[in-house]
Amino acid sequence: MSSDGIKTIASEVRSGDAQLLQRSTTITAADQRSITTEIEEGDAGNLINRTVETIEDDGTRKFETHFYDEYGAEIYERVVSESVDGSRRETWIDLDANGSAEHIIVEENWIDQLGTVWATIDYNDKNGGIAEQKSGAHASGLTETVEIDWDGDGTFDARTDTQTSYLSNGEIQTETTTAYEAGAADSGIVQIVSGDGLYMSTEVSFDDDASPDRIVRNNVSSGWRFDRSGEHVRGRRRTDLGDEDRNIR
Ligand SMILES: [Ca+2]
Ligand SMILES: [Ca+2]
Repeated sequence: MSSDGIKTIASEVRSGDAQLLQRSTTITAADQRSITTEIEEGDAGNLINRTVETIEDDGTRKFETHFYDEYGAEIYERVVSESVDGSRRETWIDLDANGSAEHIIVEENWIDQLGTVWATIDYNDKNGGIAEQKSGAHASGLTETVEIDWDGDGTFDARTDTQTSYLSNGEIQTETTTAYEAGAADSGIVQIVSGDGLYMSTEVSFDDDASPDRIVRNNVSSGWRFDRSGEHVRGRRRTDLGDEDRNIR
């Protein structure tokens, strides 16, 4: 540590013949609120990236990373800001290092009174387009919701609800319903897995008439069996496709 309180740590990676491959230098400010890490490569010590980590007055941690090409020109910049409680993170990405971001991603999470953990992610691209994803999973782990706004008009375009039930006979049932805001019919999947995991049934409905359009049942046998070609067959799958009904071994 130098007399002004600044701490510098340097480490080097060298090849078997002592050629310098990479040098890393970390400089910690006297007040501990700023850490700069520089990575240099090769004998010439070309700087390839520099990360500055700072802690702001409100506790926000900011990670600013600059990437450079072999001639020292900056080619990419990324800034990540995290709130002190971790409930908000913003990632700012400048793909061509011209000072304006091509992508901004904002992630927020919170817990509501019912114990559901919610998270939203906003994606903003260089064309001004935005997509938002909102998801919520209950603390019990039995219900989950994901909503997506593809075009960023503020209305969610698709919503998927998943409900998991533990049935009295030991089976686990997972019901997934996807609803679309405009046009396309709602679809649903009901999957049942036996307690021992050897039986699984999947019913898929491509429309919202509540009657399954495809049913797939898998029975997994406990032993190995072999068919005539010598390939092993481990289970039996039965697929019902409307009026088509076949066994696959
Ligand atoms: Ca840019
Ligand atoms: Ca929309």
